[in-house]
Amino acid sequence: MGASDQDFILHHYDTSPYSEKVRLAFGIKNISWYSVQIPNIMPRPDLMPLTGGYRKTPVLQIGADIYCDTQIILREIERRVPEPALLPASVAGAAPAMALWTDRSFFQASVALIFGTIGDAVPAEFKKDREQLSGAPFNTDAMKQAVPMMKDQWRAQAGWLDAQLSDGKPFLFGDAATLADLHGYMNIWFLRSALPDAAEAILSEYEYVSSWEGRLKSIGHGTRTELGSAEALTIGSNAAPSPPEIRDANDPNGRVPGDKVVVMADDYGKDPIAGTLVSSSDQHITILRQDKRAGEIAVHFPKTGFFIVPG
Ligand SMILES: N[C@@H](CCC(=O)N[C@@H](CS)C(=O)NCC(=O)O)C(=O)O
Repeated sequence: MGASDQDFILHHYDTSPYSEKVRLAFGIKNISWYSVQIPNIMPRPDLMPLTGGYRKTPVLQIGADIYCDTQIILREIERRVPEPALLPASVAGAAPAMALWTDRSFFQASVALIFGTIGDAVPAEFKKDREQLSGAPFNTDAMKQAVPMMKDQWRAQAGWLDAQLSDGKPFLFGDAATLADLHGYMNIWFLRSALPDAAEAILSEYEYVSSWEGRLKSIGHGTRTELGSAEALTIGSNAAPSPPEIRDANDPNGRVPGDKVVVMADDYGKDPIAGTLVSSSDQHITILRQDKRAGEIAVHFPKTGFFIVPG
């Protein structure tokens, strides 16, 4: 049986640390999902019709609903498969907020440490792609010089995870893994995969992190089946999105369903995605857009990390 418009389809690549959060969420919830492997650089011609131009990785597709950014991807997985809960009430605010630490300062320390170390071996096309992504030069020399500083920054942040685990509980907030563990794990997984020796040199100090890492790794990724990008696009174009119209009565900007808007990331990969607002809340915005290949698509974004302007 092939993939249907009810299945989780993750567009990702294996070395992507943000994607690892989602793969691990599938593992925790023991979900069967479809994997579309995308290149780690642009172009991605079968994916852009679905996202409307959003180019970061990963992207979650369910039929003609497209979820951009791991914040909203993980929230949607939790909504559709509530058990075991990634967001129990005890972490309902703290765990999502943690992403703004792990995905920004901790992640930037990982990136600088990794590319400062292996920068000379990075292919020119990758550097060019990441220059387009960030709008700044991919300056290997500057990154190399920053490595000692980044080791300090990275170690201090790994040390917070160790401190949080130091009373011996198996996961960051108790006996079960939550969204907080996914966020915390991402950078440990990233450094461990990209620079095993450097990771070991820092992490050997942190026994709680090391055993917690082993527990998370052993959970696995659920059941993964590969799918082609063209097939995923066909599933999207044959499906109809059905986001309920939700008006955010407290929107401080007075937006209402039907407004034309443009959504873009506020940090890097700021490509604008234009559409018609159909649903929003304090935490999310969903826009509808038409694409000549994908048909009508609903694209969902979180509020934090994105700017919304009139279209
Ligand atoms: N805030 C985004 C960040 C995603 C992100 O930066 N992903 C990296 C790869 S792990 C990326 O998009 N790199 C450029 C690319 O893949 O085009 C999220 O939570 O999903």
